[in-house]
Amino acid sequence: SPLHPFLQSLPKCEHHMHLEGSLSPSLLFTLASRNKITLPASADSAFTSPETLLDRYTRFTSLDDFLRYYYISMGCLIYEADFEQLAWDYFVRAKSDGVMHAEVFFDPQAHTERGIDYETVVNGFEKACKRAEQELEVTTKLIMCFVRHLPVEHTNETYIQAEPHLVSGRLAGIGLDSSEEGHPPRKWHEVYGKAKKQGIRRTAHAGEEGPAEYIREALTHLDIERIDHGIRLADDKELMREVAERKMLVTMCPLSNLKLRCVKEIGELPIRTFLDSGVSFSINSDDPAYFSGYILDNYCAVQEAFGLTVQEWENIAKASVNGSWCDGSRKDAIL
Ligand code: ES4
Ligand code: ZN
Repeated sequence: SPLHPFLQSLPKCEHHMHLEGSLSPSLLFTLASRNKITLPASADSAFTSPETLLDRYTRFTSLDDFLRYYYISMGCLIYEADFEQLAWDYFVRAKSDGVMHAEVFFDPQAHTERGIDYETVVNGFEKACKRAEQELEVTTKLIMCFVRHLPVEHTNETYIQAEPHLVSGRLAGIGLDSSEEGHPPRKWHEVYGKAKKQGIRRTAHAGEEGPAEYIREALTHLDIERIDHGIRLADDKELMREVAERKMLVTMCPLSNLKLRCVKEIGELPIRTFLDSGVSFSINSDDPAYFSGYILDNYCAVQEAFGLTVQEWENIAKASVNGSWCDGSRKDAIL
């Protein structure tokens, strides 16, 4: 697009990317060999080489199909240095895409469940965050997500483990991700209620594969402050008006939605509807190593499908800054 240099230089924030989702096939094979982990190539030939794996990533059939690769692959992350490298590589790339501030997700349960210490994960990610702030001048926040496919009791244990970090602000907030269908948000009511009482920021994936009703539930039962994906919001006009009125941010991930077949083409996403209805949204990469696109690729894909004006793009980037969980002085410095 002729707007590419403009879109790149726009000061922007990213709010919806999973650090584990930036694990590329090439880093995966490097870590597997360094950590002496055997990938399940005999059960699934996609794990034969980085090339065969990348090729498989062009044919995801659903969120769950993708999640299978996502959880197997993160099994190669063992040491603090592995987590640090993963996050650092992402921050370098984000910087070159014009990201000034990144709020990134991670899934502690996916690591503790396989015997990795919670502290190993957080310490590694935190080191990369500190380095990003010092060497790249990219500010960062870590958001811990609960995975919906594990029992709620597992979430409660994880919350207790993370509680001191959440209260001290070392972690910026909580989110909810993984398999959506059959896992209604209300199941996490208790832990979200506790977080709210403690003044902890809350977001959740809702309306990605699941219905608009799950967005409504996440608002009423979890009292979330942000909506991740939220593409089904356009199916419920009353709810959409409420979200617009409350100036809540919807964190959209266009290439993810396309690759996981939530939509047949980017043009199906409710971007125009959101712009016309005053719904604030940001554009994000979700799992850049799996959906062949970092944040700028997502901006460009939206531009190709919708042909937005320079003014509209400036407004979208501004909304991404204002919807961030950083303090006002940082927002002013970015804008
Ligand atoms: C995810 Cl695309 C997506 N949806 C839900 N949960 C996730 N975790 C990582 N990527
Ligand atoms: Zn996501």
